[in-house]
Amino acid sequence: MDEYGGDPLADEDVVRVLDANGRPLSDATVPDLSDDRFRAIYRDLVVTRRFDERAVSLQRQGRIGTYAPCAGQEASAVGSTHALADRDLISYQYREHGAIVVRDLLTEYLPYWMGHEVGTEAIAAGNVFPLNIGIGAHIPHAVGAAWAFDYRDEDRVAACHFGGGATSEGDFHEAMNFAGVFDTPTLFCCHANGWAISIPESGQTASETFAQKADAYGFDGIRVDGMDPLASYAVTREAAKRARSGGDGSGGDESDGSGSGEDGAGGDGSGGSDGDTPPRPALIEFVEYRFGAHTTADDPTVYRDPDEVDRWRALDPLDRMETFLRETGRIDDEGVAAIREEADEVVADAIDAAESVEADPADMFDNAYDELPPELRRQRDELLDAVDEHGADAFSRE
Ligand SMILES: Cc1ncc(C[n+]2csc(CCOP(=O)(O)OP(=O)(O)O)c2C)c(N)n1
Repeated sequence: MDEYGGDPLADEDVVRVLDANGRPLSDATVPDLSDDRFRAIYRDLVVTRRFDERAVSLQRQGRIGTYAPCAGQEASAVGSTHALADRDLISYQYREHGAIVVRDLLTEYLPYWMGHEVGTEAIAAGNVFPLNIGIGAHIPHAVGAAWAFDYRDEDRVAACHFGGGATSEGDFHEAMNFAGVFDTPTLFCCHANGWAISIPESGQTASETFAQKADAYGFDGIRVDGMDPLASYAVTREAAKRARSGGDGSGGDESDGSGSGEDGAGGDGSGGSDGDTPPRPALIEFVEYRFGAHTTADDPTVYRDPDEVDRWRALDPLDRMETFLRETGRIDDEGVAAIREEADEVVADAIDAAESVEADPADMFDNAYDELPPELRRQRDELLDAVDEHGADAFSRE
C-alpha cells in the first residue's frame, strides 16, 4: 500500500455519493429513502459523535476505563447498519459505536466501558455480538453465525466489523476462505482508518487495497468512502441483497413499509433469499480516518503528521450529511438544533443509567465459563473472602 494520507475522493474505485462538501456527485445515485430515514441517519451520526466526546471526557475524569474513540468513522457504522434489517447480526471490533446507536442500545452498552459485564450481555437482545478486543478473533464466529442462518433457512446476514490491522490475522483469512467456499451470508466490513495503533497501512499490507483481498477468496471486494453515510448505506445495502439471495443483487427488495419512498432498508423484510441462488459474501472496505487517538491510552501526535489529520477532518461525515439535508430542504436550523439537543439528552441519560449500575466484583467470573475451572474458582473465593473482610466499598473506584 502507498503511504497513507490521500483524499479518498481522489481514488476512482472508491464509491461515493456525496462530495467533500456534502453535495451529491453528478454521477452518483442518492439512495431512495424517506425524509425521516435521511434525518434518522443524521441523528444517529450526531448521537454517536456526542457519545464519543462524552466518553473521552469521562475517561479523563476517571469515570470510565479505557475507551476507543470513533470520531471520523461514524458514517460507515451508522450508514451500514441502517442498510440492514434489525434481525441481521452485527459483530464488531470495539470502535464501531455507531452500529450500537442505530440499534438503540447505547444505555445497555455504556456499562461495558465502565467495567460491567452486563454491558455486553444486554446488547445480544439487539442482535449484536459482544465487542472483541482480540484482533480478528470474532471474524470466524461471525461467519459461523452466518452459516447457521443459511443452514436454518433464516433470512439474515451477519455484518462483521474490523480494522485494517485485523486483515493481518490468520482468523481473517480462514473466515474469508470459509465464507467463499460455503457461500455464507457474511459482510466483511473492513474499516481502513489509516492506522493500526501506530502502524500505517503501508506497514500493514503490500496489497494495493484491502478490498482486493476478496479476490483470493472468490467474492466481491468493494471500496467505499466510509466518511460518506449515503455511500456506506448504498454499498452495504447492495452487498446485503447479494448476501441474502446471491446472484446479481436483484433478489428480494420489498419494503418493510416503515417509510414512503424507501428502497426496502432496515426494519424487517428487507429482501429475502429467493432459494434459487446461493448467498454470496462480500468484503466492504470503508476508506476513512480515525480523527482521534487509537484509545484513550494512546497519543497519536507522536506518530501522525497533523497535516494528514487536517486533510481528513475536511471530510467530516457530520458536516457533509448536514449540508446534504439542508441543501435538499430536509432540515433547517431548528431541526439541526433539535437533533443536537436530543443527542445531548440521549447520551446524558445513558451515562446516568450506566453510573447507577450496581457493581459486584464477582461478576467478572461469570461469563467466560459455564463451569469455573478450579484456578478461577480459587480466585473468586479469595475475592469474596476479601470483600467479606474489607467491605465492598474497598473495591469501588472511589
Ligand atoms: C490478537 C491481538 N494482537 C494484538 C492486539 C493489540 N492491539 C489492540 S488494537 C490493535 C490494532 C488493531 O488495528 P485495526 O484492526 O486496524 O483496528 P483499529 O484499532 O484501527 O480500529 C492491536 C494490534 C490485540 N488486541 N489482539
